Amino acid sequence: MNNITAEIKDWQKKRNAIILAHNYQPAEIQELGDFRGDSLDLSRKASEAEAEVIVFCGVRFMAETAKILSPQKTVLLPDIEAGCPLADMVTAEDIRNRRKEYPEATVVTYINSSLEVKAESDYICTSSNALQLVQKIPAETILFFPDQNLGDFIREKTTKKMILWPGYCPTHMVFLPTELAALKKKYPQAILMVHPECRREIRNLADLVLSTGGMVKWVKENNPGEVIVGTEIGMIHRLQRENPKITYIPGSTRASCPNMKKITPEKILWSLKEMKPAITVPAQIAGRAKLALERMLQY
Ligand code: CIZ
Repeated sequence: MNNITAEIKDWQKKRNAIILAHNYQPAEIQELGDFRGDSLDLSRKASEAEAEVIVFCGVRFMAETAKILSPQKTVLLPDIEAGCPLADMVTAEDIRNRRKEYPEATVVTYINSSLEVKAESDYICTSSNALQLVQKIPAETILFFPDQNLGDFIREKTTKKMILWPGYCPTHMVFLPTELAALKKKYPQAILMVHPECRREIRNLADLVLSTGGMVKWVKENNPGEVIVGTEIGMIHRLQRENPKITYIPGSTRASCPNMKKITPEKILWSLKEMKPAITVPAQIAGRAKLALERMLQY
């Protein structure tokens, strides 16, 4: 154990803290984590844990989700500047305006969104449950925010009317059909799995379109020889850690989220020592956002 890891462990004990690392975190941060997972998995872990302090290694909307589900705990985000450009592409006012245009519609919002946006929504979804949720809820017209690619992925599979917001994840936009076709040629036996935040032309090339949790599960159950991974590059460490015998090929080495990479061991240590930056959520907005999350959990 190197010095900084030992110091972090010491402070973790002093603070009665757990460290949660998102699947897109760099390898060294995933290794410091007590748990790894997607944003909802981690928020659930946070609320089940007995720890008083949660160090969330991810981006702001994820730490906010953990705080809404665990209001009595201190949730630290080691770099408060770790945001999400996709989440920033829609505001609460945008949702209110869209509702006026489509008063009959139900608002379904991807978990990659701000607290204010969640509070304006009827349901929250994740990439792993978005399709099932849209199919099950009693609504024929859906206003879907903010990711147009995840929305389009659902639209391809449902008869419901999907009205999409033009948001996107810049990291998932870097995949190119030519590069993926070349990789498929080079590794003809490999399974190409991509995230639903990828564009339709990328999804059309894929063998499987899966959330990060779905990728971990599929690889574990199917044990393929080689996998081309079409999502954020940190995911390869998560997959390797769970199933080291498989060969993982990045769909693009450029698919690196600069916000996820803002978290460093030094910042985690500082955060634990100083007990900041702590996430705070205004009670009224948090209550409404929690309702939208709970409606999802019911399904
Ligand atoms: O929900 C998450 O953590 C994200 C951003 C994607 C996924 O598929 O897990």
